[in-house]
This record gives sequence, structure tokens and C-alpha cells, in this order.
Amino acid sequence: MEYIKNRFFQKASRCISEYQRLKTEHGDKVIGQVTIGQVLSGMKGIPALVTDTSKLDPNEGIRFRGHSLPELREKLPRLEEEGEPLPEGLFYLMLIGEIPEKDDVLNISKDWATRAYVPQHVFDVIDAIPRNSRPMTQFSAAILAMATESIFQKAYRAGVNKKYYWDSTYEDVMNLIARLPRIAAYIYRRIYHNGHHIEPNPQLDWAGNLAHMMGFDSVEVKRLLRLYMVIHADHEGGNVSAHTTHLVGSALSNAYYAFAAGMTGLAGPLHGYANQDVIYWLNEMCDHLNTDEPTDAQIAAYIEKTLREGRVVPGYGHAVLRITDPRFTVQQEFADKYVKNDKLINLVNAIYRVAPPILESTGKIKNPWPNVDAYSGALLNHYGITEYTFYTVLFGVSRSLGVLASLIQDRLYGMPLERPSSFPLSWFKKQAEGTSEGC
Ligand code: CMX
Repeated sequence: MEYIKNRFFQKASRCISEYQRLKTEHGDKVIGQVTIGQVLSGMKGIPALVTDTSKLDPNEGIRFRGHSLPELREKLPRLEEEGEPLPEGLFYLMLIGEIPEKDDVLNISKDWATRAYVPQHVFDVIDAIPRNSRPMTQFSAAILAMATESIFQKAYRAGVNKKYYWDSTYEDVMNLIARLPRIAAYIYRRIYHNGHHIEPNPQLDWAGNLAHMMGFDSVEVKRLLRLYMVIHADHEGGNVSAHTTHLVGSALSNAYYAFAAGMTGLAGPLHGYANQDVIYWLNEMCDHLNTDEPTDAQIAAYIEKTLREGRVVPGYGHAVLRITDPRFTVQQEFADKYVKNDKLINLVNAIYRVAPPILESTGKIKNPWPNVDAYSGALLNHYGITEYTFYTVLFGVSRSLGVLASLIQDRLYGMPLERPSSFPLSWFKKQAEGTSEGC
């Protein structure tokens, strides 16, 4: 498996000198301006991060190294003709920048299977947390507990030269990604199946093994989880989970620390928690209306009620996108192809008909269209993964692929400590109005 690491180094190391050259030769070049509105709106749109793995276009959606999701569903290697591409292939693409051959993908599957051993103390840490605590609490704690295994940390202590930081980070990242399905499945079986755990099958691919360890051995669930792991893997560098992983990593915290921090960000309702919040909100609506097949008029009234109460409609809106999220569309196509008449999926489709004009009519919601989270829960539910409080953990397992591929690159480029400036509110008022009075 060293050849994947070598291929990455050969390809990416060409950019090290470019990174340094841009910094020294063009450090003064202005590439945009920052408005007070941007600062006060969560730094939206400020070009401030270097991320190679993927780029998000507001009007087109995500591209991974230039490839859209529909393209990748065609191009990335799969196990069966009818199946979905393996997420291992997307990881290869994000890391190296080339579409892999099938053998490359199978080799990553094998490599991750050999790295998948989770030390007992990590399970002990999970078991010490109350069983009814949120799955994301257990997931983040387990990742943090696994930091004892960090090879980077040992290399750093031993005084390794900074130009080799990427090497031990690569090892940490591969080990961490390899172990996440085992940890996620352990939490799933602990909470929802009375701790009846299922051993990994090292012959299976990464997502297939996750399905297996959760207790699902059908072709259908494995196919769904492969799709799920691909579409949630990355969304450029500024989203909370990616940015947090990068920021914490910039302090040379090891990959376990950095990713655990990213996961606690993913756990928030405005980010990855939205996939469970959608189901919670749909259930709440059905209870309120006393039907699981509400009419469009009933749905519209419930959306308006949600907005009146000052709550968000989960699964709708986006900080960057200004169209229906292609990750939503891909799931809808998947459901159209494989699912016949599921009430929850019908409801999700009905909301897609009803919600956008209502959200648009508020005049303040910049994107009235659905995001990835609007669909994913209904699909998981259809295939028997009904425990929606777990859904964000699945998002987290997938998100590791993009943010940790980026972390290796951060280390290879020798990216510095990230440290933007902050000012009191009165300073901004002074910039705008010449006075800070009143603040
Ligand atoms: N329902 C109700 N109000 C919404 C809304 C929604 N779905 N989306 C945006 N708004 C509101 C915002 O809360 C904000 O209100 P205030 O001005 O009162 O603060 C206003 O509209 C403007 O927000 P925006 O600029 O359109 O959106 P932001 O970039 O601030 O936020 C997001 C983006 C995703 C947090 C927001 O659309 C939202 O809360 N959506 C629902 C939660 C969700 O689905 N999150 C998942 C996103 C995808 C992911 O990361 O997984």
C-alpha cells in the first residue's frame, strides 16, 4: 500500500514549492475585499482557505477535484455493475487528484481492513458514557480516546523534521478512517441492539463492512451506504466540520484531536444534526396533523407555523448553495429507481413541492431549496435504519474522507497556524460610521 502514499507524495509535492512561491512572490496581491456584512454574517464568501479536495459552486453544487457527483457515479470504480461507486475511490480522487483504477480502490479497501483494529480502551470509553447520551457524544469521545494511537504525536515528540509531518499524519489518517466504521457500528449496536455486537468482516469494503457490523447484510443497504458515504464525504473547506478539522489541525494537533473537534461541529443542528432533525420535524408534523399522509395545504400550514415560531425548517437552506443540492437530487433519483411507495419518502417529495415558494416568500432566506439532509433520513429509514438519532454519526464517518485527506495536504504544504484577527464590535462600528459611540 506504500504505492498510494508514494503516488500522493509524487503528485502533491509539486505543489509545496508553488505554495511557498505564491506566499513569498505574491503575498501582497489583493484577491478580494471583506465587508462588514460578511464579517457579521459568519464570514460567508471570504476567500480565506486553501482546499484542494472539492469546490462548491453556488449554482452547480459540489465538484470533487473538478468532477460533479453524477459524473463520479459513472466514473468511479464499483464492485458490481448495478452498484454504487466505492467511497474508497472518492478518497483516492480527493487525495491524489486522479480517478483511480479498480485495483487502486480494492487495495485501499484491503489496506483499511488491515488497519481497522480498535483498541479495547476505546470501547471502554464508549461503554463508560451513559447509553442514552447522544450517539455523536459517544462517537466524538471515542475518536478522542483513540488519540493514544497517534503516530504523528510520537514522531513529533521524537523530534521529526517538520517536512515529514505529512508522513505520520498520513498513517494516522488511514488508521483513523479505517477504524471509524467499527466505532460507529459499536455505538449503533450498543444503543439500539442491547450491545449485541457484530465482528468486522475484513473481506468487505469499507461501507459494506459498516452495513454488516450494524446488522445489515443485504445488497440494498450496502449499496445505499456506499452512496451515502460518497455524497457526504466533502463540501469544500469552509463548512463547520471541515473548517474545524483544518483549524485544530493547524495547531499541529494530531488527526484524532482535529477530527474529533470537527465532529462536535458536525453535531450542531445547523450542520449534520439536520439529518435527524428533519425526521424529528416530520414526525412532529404528522403527530400535529394526526396523519402520515398530509395534503399539500396541511404541509404548507405547518411550514408557516414552524417559521412563525422562529424555528428553522430543517433540510432547507444553505450557506453557499443557491439551487437544489445535487446531493438531494442524487438521493431522489436513487429512491425513484429502487423504492416503490414509501410514505416518508412521499412526504419528503411533497415538502420539496411545497416548501421552496414559502421559504422564498419570507424574503430573507437566501436559499429556499433543499440540502442533502432533507432526503437522507427518509432513505435510511426505508432500508430499516430507523434510529434517526444515529444519522449524524453516519454523516461523520463519511465526512472523514474529505476533511482528513485535506489534513494530509495541509501538513504536506506546511500550512501555518491559522490565526485571523478579531476586533470588538465598537471597532466595526467605527469603521462604518467613524464613531464607536453606543457600543
Ligand atoms: N428555515 C427557516 N429559516 C431559515 C432557513 C430555514 N431552512 N434557512 C435560513 N433561514 C433564516 C436564517 O436563520 C436567517 O435568519 P435570521 O436573519 O433571522 O438570522 C436568514 O434565513 C438568512 O439565512 P441565510 O443567509 O439564508 O442562511 P445561513 O447561511 O445563515 O444559514 C443554514 C444556512 C443551512 C444554517 C440555514 O439555511 C438553516 O438553518 N437551514 C436549516 C438547517 C439545515 O438544514 N442545516 C443543514 C445544512 C447542510 C449541512 O451542513 O448538513
